[in-house]
Amino acid sequence: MIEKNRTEDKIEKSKAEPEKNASGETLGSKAPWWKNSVIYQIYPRSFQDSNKDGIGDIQGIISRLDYLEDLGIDAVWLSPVYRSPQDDNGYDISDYQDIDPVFGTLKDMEELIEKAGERGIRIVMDLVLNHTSDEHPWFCEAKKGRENPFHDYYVWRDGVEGELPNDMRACFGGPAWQWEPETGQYYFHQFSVKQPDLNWDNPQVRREIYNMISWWMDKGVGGFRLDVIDQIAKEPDMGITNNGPRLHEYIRELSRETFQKGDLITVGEAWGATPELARLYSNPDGSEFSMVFQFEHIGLDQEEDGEKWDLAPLPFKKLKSVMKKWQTELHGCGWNSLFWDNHDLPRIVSRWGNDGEYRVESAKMLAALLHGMQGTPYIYQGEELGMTNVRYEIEEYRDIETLNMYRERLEKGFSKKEIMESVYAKSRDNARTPMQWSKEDQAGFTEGTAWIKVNPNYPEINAESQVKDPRSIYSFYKQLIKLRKEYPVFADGRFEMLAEESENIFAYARDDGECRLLVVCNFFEEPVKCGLAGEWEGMELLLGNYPDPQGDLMRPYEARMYLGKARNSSGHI
Ligand code: TEU
Ligand code: CA
Repeated sequence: MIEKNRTEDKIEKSKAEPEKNASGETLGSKAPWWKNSVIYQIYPRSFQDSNKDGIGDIQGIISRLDYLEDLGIDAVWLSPVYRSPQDDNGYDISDYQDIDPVFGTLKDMEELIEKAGERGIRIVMDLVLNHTSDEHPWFCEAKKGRENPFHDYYVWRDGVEGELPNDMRACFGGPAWQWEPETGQYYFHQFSVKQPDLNWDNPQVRREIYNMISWWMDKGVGGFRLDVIDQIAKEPDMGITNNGPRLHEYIRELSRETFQKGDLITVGEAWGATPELARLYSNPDGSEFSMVFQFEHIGLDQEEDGEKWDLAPLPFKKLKSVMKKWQTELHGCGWNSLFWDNHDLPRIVSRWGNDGEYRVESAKMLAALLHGMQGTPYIYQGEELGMTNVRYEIEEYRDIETLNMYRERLEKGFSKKEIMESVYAKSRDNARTPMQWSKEDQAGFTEGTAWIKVNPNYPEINAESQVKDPRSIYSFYKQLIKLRKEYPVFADGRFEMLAEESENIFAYARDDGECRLLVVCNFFEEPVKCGLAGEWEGMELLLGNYPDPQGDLMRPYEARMYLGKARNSSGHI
């Protein structure tokens, strides 16, 4: 394909040359490309509609490439656009090698890869390899009978004395086993009943998957995000879901057979990751992935041993220690991703910031706090605008997880009010309301009726007004992205926590032996003296969310970033 080469040309030029050390390992901030990159996540359903059906689509994304280029991001992670019955908004795939008609066609996808490439933006696809849709032809065959050649593509068990094989539960509620009358067996599903788990122990399944991935690589995609990858090696007979005994064997084979043949970014979603496991996933030798999504910070504001719906206040000092741990324990021997938001999580400004009076200040503070760290930052659509959570009537929610939980908890005797508080705080639909482009009807997302209600605050919070405002949250993100490209210390610097005992201040330094970056944030509304003036003496203020810094006093959600010379070059790197 001629177009593809053109795409690669453009990307080739935008890439820094890798630097190698004596033993041939890539080194420092010049390599590999994804260590200096910022990635933008698009949830296609909710990004931009182009044909008035109320559902975002690929042509809609193409029409917004100028916006993404202006923001300065390097790659887009696209949530699934494959053919799918949309039981879980595309995370239930019925054909990996086709595009769902609601999003467009394969041609549209090729056009997106090409046009994004012309702007130096790579397209990272979402690979859902743990399960397929129950409407995937493999499953349609598999359920025909035990002798069917596709039967063993999935995980089947006989009942035990007429009962379920065991008491494992699915993530979206209910048992993890579903009776299939045609085979007289149960199939295993870790998510919805329409998402049967694939059997990775079957080499034929793995081979099919590698062929499919290679096919996408030939189309010029820039990488892959691997959905719930730590759950592929499940052992249902032992009650094991994630981190099964053969997990890393499978991942290494997958990587060898596919990713390692290209120059890709790969990121594995691993809810069960510890720093130790993350060092395997993101081993600098390239044997697994580029990096992981780990969620330790994300699970903090829920009751211990509870579910995500069991709300608890954020333990601030715990957040600090978790961040510090990940910053420290992967330095030089692994690579992390940096994120507050994604399509499964509530909006960070509503969650740990303040979506009322200090929405702008707190959104910027949270951005500065994260983007000063080591790792590859991910921005979830609308985060750069400070989009907020919603409080809808239950009928207005669309997410299968939210709706199943609502029903389940009502049955268990929770009050409606209690359940709705959990929904307001944690429902995945908080992140899935349409992108707020302008103050036009439906926020400029669609000329039809949006598949899920638009957040009513769009006249106040929208891209159109922020793009042209140098003091907007959008412009602040844009500066952060630019700084990461300008100063290698963002990618390379060693992390050092400051004011560790403070109950209000989150402060740290990064030092790469040449430069020192200092990030000081007041995480709360109450003004506080930070006691760090000595730290920034002689440094230059790079960025802040108040126009007029007042010495040691940190106002509500104030954030500052300073840059100076390395303190003690001998002690670093
Ligand atoms: O999410 C993984 C996952 O474990 C989620 O179920 C998560 O626990 C939940 O969303 C938190 O509320 C991935 C995808 O990101 C998600 O959108 C899919 O629904 C899920 O896998 C199944 O493919
Ligand atoms: Ca559409």
